[in-house]
Amino acid sequence: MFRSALVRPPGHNFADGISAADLGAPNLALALRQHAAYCTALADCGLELLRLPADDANPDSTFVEDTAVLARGRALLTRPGAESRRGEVAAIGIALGVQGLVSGGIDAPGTLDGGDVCECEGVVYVGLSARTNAAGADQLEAWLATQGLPLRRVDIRAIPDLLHLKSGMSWLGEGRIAAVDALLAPLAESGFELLVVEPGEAYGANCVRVNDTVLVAAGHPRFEAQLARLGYRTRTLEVSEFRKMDGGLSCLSLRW
Ligand code: CIR
Repeated sequence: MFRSALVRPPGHNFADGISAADLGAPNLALALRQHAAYCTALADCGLELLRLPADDANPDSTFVEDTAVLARGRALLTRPGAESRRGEVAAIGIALGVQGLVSGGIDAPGTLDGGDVCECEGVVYVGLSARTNAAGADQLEAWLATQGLPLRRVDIRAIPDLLHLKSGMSWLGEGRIAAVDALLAPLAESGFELLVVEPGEAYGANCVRVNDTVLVAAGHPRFEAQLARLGYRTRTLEVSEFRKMDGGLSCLSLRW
């Protein structure tokens, strides 16, 4: 069960963030409306929201998930792989510190983005990616070990179109993971049931299980139907403006 989430709306220079999506510039007014709807959905799932003000100095700062890893009520502050994002971490550290959650951080030369970390029922997966390096994964492993959580590595560096591990997989609960084609082989021995997200709906794989609901990005009807058939309650959210900046549902919050 999650009880809380940290969120931060996009700032005025949101369009200056990193993006390889080639989907055009985001519309800030629409992004703010989509962010507000996302926050409402989290609150409807029973979460108390810790809302940080927009941070105009850091264009990617709405993607708070990348700045920390939360597990078993503790937070590890990350060192994002993109240098332009490192300035986001201090404010998150203060906010989570006030909550008494912070118990570690990633040091150079390690890099780690929270979007590369996926906890699945007592096992944690980390993506080795353009953002997360081996030293970052090793430090994460040591931190998780103090909480009795094992780490499994998945190398996604050669997989096209996956910025982060969670761009292509999500924990669904009930022993199940949603995953895109390219991750089926690396997860084959995971012991989890894999729900295959078909190639035409790959962006939908970045969904978020929040208590009794799975938040799903709009525009993935076949994936949603699969979830509904399995008995999941789903809630569809528009995230078009975040997608333009290579972000998705999971990256818009830190949950604990
Ligand atoms: C970036 O490239 O870092 C941002 N524009 C998007 C980050 C998305 N984060 C995530 O998927 N966890």
